[in-house]
Amino acid sequence: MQLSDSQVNSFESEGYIILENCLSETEVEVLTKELPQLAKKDDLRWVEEASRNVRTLYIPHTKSQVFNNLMRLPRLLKAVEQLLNSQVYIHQYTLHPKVALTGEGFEWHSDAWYSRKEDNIPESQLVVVQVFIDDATSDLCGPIVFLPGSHKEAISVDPYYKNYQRPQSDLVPNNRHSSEQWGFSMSIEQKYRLKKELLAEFVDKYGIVSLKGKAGTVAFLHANLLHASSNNITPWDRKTLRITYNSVNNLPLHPEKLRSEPIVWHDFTPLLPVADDILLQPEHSPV
Ligand SMILES: O=C(O)CCC(=O)C(=O)O
Repeated sequence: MQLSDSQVNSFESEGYIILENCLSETEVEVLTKELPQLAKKDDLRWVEEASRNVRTLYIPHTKSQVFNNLMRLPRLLKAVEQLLNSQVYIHQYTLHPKVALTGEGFEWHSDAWYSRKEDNIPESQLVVVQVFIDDATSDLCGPIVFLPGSHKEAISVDPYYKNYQRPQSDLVPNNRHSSEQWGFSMSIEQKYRLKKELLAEFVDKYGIVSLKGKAGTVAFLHANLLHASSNNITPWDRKTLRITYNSVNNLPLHPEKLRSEPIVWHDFTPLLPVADDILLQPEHSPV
């Protein structure tokens, strides 16, 4: 799929694009039917402490050909390649079920803090593609909220980050997590935190957008966009997939120091597209 100039410009200035009905109802059904395939694997999930429900399921593309095909769907892949002006590979791929009544929120952060500081990926221009498997139309279901335009803020302390401007104290390391702890950067308490005063400044400057939409909506988010989400207090699950693509021209400087799999994926092979109607084809061979 070719994005229009105005969509590309909007991504550059605001840090996001939302495409309603990007996946058809039938395609969403195909994804939904495939979910039990992912739930079989105990080792690829992060469980919420209170409810014991799944918070994050990792690397669905290794468990299911359907989810593998999804990340190569031209509607997603070609659009990301256009935004990044290069071939891309998968950096992260997760499912967030945000279960009805219990699903817990995420503190304010930008994904690029982690790709820069933890994975030594030099530039922040990764693209996160968020695929809605359920409707997320209520403010009470814990939709992602973000500050449009905040992707241009250089908050990072990463010495490789060429636009570095702000002092280290902008990000507060959360000492309760050791870097060895599995899943630390996906846990409810983020390893890095924005100071309340700075967040207030950014909210005043950019305002808050709530990322809501029907199942089948797809959003393209700049990895440096400040975002968060609250708990889901509705009686409906809010399942979304997050597929993070990185440019093959922006590889980690020290691949051996990447966060471990399955938190991030270590295969930098450029993705090849599949047929755009592949989710509707009857047979999906196993991965
Ligand atoms: O799914 C959510 O509610 C938030 C996910 C998120 O912020 C993240 O994975 O970085």
